[in-house]
Amino acid sequence: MRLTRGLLAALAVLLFWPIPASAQSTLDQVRKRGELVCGVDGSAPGFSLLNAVKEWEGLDVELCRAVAAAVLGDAQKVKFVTVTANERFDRLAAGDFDLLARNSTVTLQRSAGRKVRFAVINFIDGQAFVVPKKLKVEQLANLSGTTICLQKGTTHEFNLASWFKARRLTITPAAYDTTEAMYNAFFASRCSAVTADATTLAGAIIRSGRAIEFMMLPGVISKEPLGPYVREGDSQWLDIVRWTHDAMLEAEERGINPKNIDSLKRELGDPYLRVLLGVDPGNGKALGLSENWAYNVISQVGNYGDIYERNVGMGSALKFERGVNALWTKGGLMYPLPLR
Ligand SMILES: N[C@@H](CCC(=O)N[C@@H](CS)C(=O)NCC(=O)O)C(=O)O
Repeated sequence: MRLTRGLLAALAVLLFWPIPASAQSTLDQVRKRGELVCGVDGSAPGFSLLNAVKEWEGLDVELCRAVAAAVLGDAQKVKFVTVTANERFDRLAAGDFDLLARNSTVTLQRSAGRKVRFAVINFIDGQAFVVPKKLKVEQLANLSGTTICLQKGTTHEFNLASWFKARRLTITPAAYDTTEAMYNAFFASRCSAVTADATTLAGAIIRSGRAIEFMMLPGVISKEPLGPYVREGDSQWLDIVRWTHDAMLEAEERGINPKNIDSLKRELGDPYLRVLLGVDPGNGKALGLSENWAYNVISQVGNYGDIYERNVGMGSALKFERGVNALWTKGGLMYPLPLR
């Protein structure tokens, strides 16, 4: 009898216990809010930057817009929140944003056993070094014995120590909390070199307006596969982010872009494309989205090739070749998984 009463009391508590926001799926929260909240760097040219006309631009920004198009049917419904390298994973885990798209390298220990998971790789980078030309340093090994500026909480601290130690060379790292502080120190000659991901490093030097004084040393010392992270335990949300990126890659592979998508959709015979663009149902239902999700992504944001070119490629100030970021059909590593 006592046991039954205890059970009833427990049941009552469970029934009337308010459901905390975190117990809701990320998809439900985003839908309820009518807006996607994305955690970004905010000062990374090519990835996430508030430009001169106060518009967000960059590869990571466009990934956020694509997810908003997939989930809410509107690529504009995104709020961007800036976050430092050091705090990014904890703030994602704490629910400060739905998605972290902050030029974040995927490593085993950032994902396995942590409260966050990477969803997909959207850019492959590597750690590079920039030096003042007047120092006449020509290769990485010549940096031995110098001080090198970097940002706290990045993969660069470990890579730097590892590369120089493996060659029995010594360097002194000078680690800064923010990107701005790191570049200020470098421009004030408080270190001989600055190190970061090659793409954002090139972008920052160009933006400084002093590119003529500096040079990037040849070679990179690490693999920096960058990608968005989501909270652990919400596989539906992880799937949405992953397949949104893959839909943009698939669009590139199939030559689909915002200009031709409507005429293509009107006369679709190919069963694969019918499923991809939601003429035939299946993908949307599996993800918990409308069947139009990939159509909305491609028509409102575009395909990966276009996004690459305007943010980091030939249509941008950075002018990075596609290299390993080319599609697998063109000798690169970008390989969309079957969207069906
Ligand atoms: N991919 C690296 C580095 C990410 C990062 O925070 N990079 C900073 C600088 S080291 C950045 O890109 N800031 C913008 C810039 O360099 O302009 C990681 O995930 O740890």
